[in-house]
Amino acid sequence: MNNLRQQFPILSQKINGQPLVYFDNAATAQKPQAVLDAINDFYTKYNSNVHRSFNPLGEKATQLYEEARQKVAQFINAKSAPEIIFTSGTTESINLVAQAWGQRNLKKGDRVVISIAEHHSNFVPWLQLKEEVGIEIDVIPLSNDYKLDIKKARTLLQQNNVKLLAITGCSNVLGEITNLQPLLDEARERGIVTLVDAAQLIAHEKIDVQKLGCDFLAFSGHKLFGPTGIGVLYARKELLEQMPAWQGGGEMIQEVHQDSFTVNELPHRFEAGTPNIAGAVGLGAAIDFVMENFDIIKKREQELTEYFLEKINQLDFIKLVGGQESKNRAPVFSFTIDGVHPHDAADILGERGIILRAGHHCAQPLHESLSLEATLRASLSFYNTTEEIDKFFKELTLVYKKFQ
Ligand code: 7TS
Repeated sequence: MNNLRQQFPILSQKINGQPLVYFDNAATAQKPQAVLDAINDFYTKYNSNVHRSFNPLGEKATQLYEEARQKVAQFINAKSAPEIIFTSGTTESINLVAQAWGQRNLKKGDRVVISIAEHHSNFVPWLQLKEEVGIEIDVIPLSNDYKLDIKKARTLLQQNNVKLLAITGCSNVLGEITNLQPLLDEARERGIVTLVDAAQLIAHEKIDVQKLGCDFLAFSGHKLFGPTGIGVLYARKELLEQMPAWQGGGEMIQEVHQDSFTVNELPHRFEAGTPNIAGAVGLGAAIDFVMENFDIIKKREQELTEYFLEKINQLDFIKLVGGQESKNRAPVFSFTIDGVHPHDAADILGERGIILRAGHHCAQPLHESLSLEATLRASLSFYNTTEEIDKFFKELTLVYKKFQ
């Protein structure tokens, strides 16, 4: 484990003379040396554009870019690489579905089912379609244990005119991992198209899109120890083939004439312009890292989750917003502190080298439903340690005392 942590150079730095305690992994995870090297190597040795430059550099860049696509396909067990579209991240992936698939397939009165635990990026694109097209949005609520209310979800899916279930695989606030399979099965039986927001899930669970049977799945490279600015939209080929091209420009076309154009084959039809080639290469290296170390990552996260829950429950001035079970949970913990605003706590702890996020974490509807304005969030990764958790709770207790 120490060996793995040492592969993340940023983690050994100090902030204001204090060792960095990075507890903001749900916002973005840190990058191992292998990812930094892959990006550096690409720009140092192979930088060239892809799918257009028929020279040794261009061919090498194209090969590396397409190998990264193959790695993603293998990682999530897609049937074929053309089902993988590179985007700038989860947000762009979901917007692509809303605009290319939604604009064509949804009409006034059609229903989209989402959950209250969605990040804004799986809320707003549907609210935009509500404004533009007149779709209806149904929101699956939480039950008392902070899990999605499956009974209510079933009832919502059984209504007429439900065309899409768009749901998170793991809440970035509650840390709850959604029991996706029954929901996806129910949707499929009813001919409802499904989209999984795997932005958080991807770093914590093995995903098999064929087993899940989802139609779309979105994630970002940067939460999976890869670079920012690169993400993925997985889409079943049958759906992609029926979708109109989204953004227009170079690379997405086969031919362009003064008054017409024809579109390129999959997946290039959905990748207009020069893509984030170095980002894709870096994501490929991140996937190699995760595949090699998945068992250790999973085991460490489980241990840290149990330890964190045990510690947080010993402090009666903190209220955890999320379930107490350590199973089916990512090490993402949001909470409130009696008498202390989350932003004040995050500021003070940040000065001491402990990096957290405070606010609504781009999940304002969830906070509103729980009558909360803001929470403080500690989101851990496998490279964090129990010593860091101890230090965090010690410092947090000092902050609490200061405000009493
Ligand atoms: N969906 C979920 C569940 C997320 O947690 C995030 C980002 C997104 C979508 C959007 O991902 P992006 O890479 O396109 O921005 N979540 C967070 C967070 O919790 N703190 O900062 C970003």
